Amino acid sequence: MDKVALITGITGQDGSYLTELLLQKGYSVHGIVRRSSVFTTERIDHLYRDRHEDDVRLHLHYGDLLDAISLRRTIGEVKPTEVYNLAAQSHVRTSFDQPVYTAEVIALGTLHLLEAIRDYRDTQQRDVRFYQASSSEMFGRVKETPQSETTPFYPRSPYACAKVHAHWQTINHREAYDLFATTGILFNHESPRRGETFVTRKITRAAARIKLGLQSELYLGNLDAKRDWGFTGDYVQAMWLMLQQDEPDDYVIATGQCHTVREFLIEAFNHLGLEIERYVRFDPRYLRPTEVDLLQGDARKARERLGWTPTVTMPQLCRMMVDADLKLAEQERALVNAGHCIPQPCESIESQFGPSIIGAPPVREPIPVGP
Ligand code: NAP
Ligand code: G4F
Repeated sequence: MDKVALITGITGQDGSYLTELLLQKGYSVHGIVRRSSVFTTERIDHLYRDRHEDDVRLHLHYGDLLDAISLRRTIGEVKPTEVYNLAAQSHVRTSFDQPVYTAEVIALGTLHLLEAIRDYRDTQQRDVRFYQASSSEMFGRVKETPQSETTPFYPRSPYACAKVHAHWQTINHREAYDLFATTGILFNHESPRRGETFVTRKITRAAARIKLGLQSELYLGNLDAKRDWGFTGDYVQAMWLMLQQDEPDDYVIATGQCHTVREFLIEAFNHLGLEIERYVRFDPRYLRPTEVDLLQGDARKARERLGWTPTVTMPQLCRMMVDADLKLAEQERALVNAGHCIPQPCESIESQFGPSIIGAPPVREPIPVGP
């Protein structure tokens, strides 16, 4: 049978890497895209071909996780053999500003999709495999370290609460309706295509811009948080492998190594020979009302059952991202030198949003960088 994948969140970081992988494997790939006043397809533009050409295997459809009818219609038209649910309001800090919207998209949106797939399977008698993008944020205030598939959840943000709902709803559909519904509990994964307001990309983008004189300061929040950072290219392989198994299940995907935000910052700035004390400042607006202090995954089950292993360490990942952002900054520098205006980086624009959850104005204290 032809392999046909439907991806929600195709315009996001993970969606773009997964689309590349599935096209390489010969799939037809369909993606659901939200209508916006500007096009949001930048991360997949290099994969898109005009529909009038031969052998076009990437197709986009307008839709939204909040629009159950559009999901049902698209599934009926596309007839997917695999559905990857990657769409989400995925920013933890933003989920404190928009808790209801975050819950609607992640929790109810996933339920809309599961119900649409169940009805499609039952009425059309076609098998569909479903992947849910669960998150290590669900472990929150961790009960044990490292965290595995059996570690209890203690979510610490509206985002994580919504992800717990979607996670258990997926398992319930598996058990109640015998749906092939699998969850991947993925720890933080990054790449040069990471959204610019997540801490790794914020750091690498700023380091490159500072190096080329396009920016003079970087404001950050809690540098002591520890994360288990891997490379997105490795993690989408795991998603695909999960849907190729005989039975649906739940898998933790992680490197097993954890580092502080401070260590990532030092790695990035050292790579470009920049002094942290000179450029980096603390701003309490980036603190969260409840923080996740430590995430470190135990991916033994994925290694043993899927044969999956990560290939990129945190220092390698950090340097890959800095190098990519340096190329981007060089293009920006050339435009500035030629007298053009360039857009502000997303992070700078976002810092204007308010009111802050803490209510404190930005401060300009030098950041303590000692280990
Ligand atoms: P991302 O870059 O923020 O991408 C999110 C995607 O969801 C974008 O394509 C976005 O579309 C789409 N989306 C948002 N709201 C939607 C809605 N209402 N209807 C349809 N599409 C919507 O996130 P990511 O890093 O690729 O992560 C992919 C998934 O994995 C997310 O569910 C995230 O929560 C989860 N996850 C990520 C990590 C990680 O470290 N990256 C770890 C664990 C779990 P626009 O382009 O229009 O915004
Ligand atoms: O990069 P972050 O925003 O990622 P976070 O909150 O860990 O969430 C990401 O990973 C989850 C998997 O565990 C995904 F489910 C989720 O969708 C997302 O992809 O923040 C990482 C750490 C936090 O402890 C934060 O407090 O960095 C700290 N941090 C310090 N200064 C900052 C900043 N985070 C951001 N975004 N911006 C800062 O200025």
